[in-house]
Amino acid sequence: MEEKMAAFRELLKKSERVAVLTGAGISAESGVPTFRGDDGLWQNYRAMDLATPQAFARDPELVWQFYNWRRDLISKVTYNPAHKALAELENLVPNFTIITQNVDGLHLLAGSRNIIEIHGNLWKVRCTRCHAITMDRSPDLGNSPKCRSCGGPLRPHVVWFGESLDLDILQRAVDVSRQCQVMLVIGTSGLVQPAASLALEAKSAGAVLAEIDLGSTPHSRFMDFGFQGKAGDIVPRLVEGCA
Ligand code: BV8
Ligand code: ZN
Repeated sequence: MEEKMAAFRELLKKSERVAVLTGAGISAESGVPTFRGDDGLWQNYRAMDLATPQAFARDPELVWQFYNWRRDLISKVTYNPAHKALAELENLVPNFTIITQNVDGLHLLAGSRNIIEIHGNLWKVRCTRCHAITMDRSPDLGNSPKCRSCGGPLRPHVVWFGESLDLDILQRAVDVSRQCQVMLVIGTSGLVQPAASLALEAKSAGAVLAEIDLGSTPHSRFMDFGFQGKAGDIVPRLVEGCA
């Protein structure tokens, strides 16, 4: 692994444009449950059933219970060495962008600046009537929070399954993926679309891809570099040699 790491570091050092695609796996060591792991949100909390517009229309209070539970959990955790290393790498690379599927806000907390949150942010709420978007870091918003300006029902400002992503945000992520020379793909099972296709966009545009994951994923066969292990261990080792 060390030889591969040294080769990848040399490539990173020479690169002007680097993109990173992150998924739940980068926050796992912070204590945030992933979606498909043993403690996964999909297995144990039916996230697939709750994170949908239909569920919210049917039972908004239940959906808010799910999101308040996640807000409370994430309000008690912080970024880990993998998030921190990416914030450091951003200072070493002229053109650096993180495209994250995560809604936990931990990249921002770790000091990263150029972040595209393609699935939204758990700390933002959106009014379903006047569409105002506000940041609110209180862990528990109650089961039917209302908009301060128009009294309309609030929803989490995240992209649910079956909902289209914000097309401007998605276009930015596609452009970054097509223009980067190197893409690190960290802690994502590569199952959710259209996020998963960003790695292939980068690959088809000629980028060198490196995957960091506990195991192999459906993306592994496209990767030029594969580093198996914990993100909190591998990412800092890749970055510290770049300074
Ligand atoms: C869309 C925000 C179309 C919400 C999320 C059938 C029915 C309905 C929809 C579909 C369907 N088939 C396909 C679809 C499309 C669907 C989709 O892709 N479904 C999948 C499940 C098949 N996609 C959508 O619905 C998207 N929208 O397609 O719209 C459209 C177009 C026009 C008009 C209308 C509609 C929207 C998808 C966004 C959903 N929102 N999040 C919330 O969080 O509450 S997705 C959510 O799940 C995450 O954001 C993330 O994207 C995804 C989970 O994936 P990962 O991040 O990869 O996490 P996972 O647990 O799977 O993997 C973790 C990885 O980390 C593993 O590989 C593991 O090994 C590794 N790991 C673990 N620990 C570590 C580690 N690695 C390193 N170190 C560690 N320590
Ligand atoms: Zn409103």
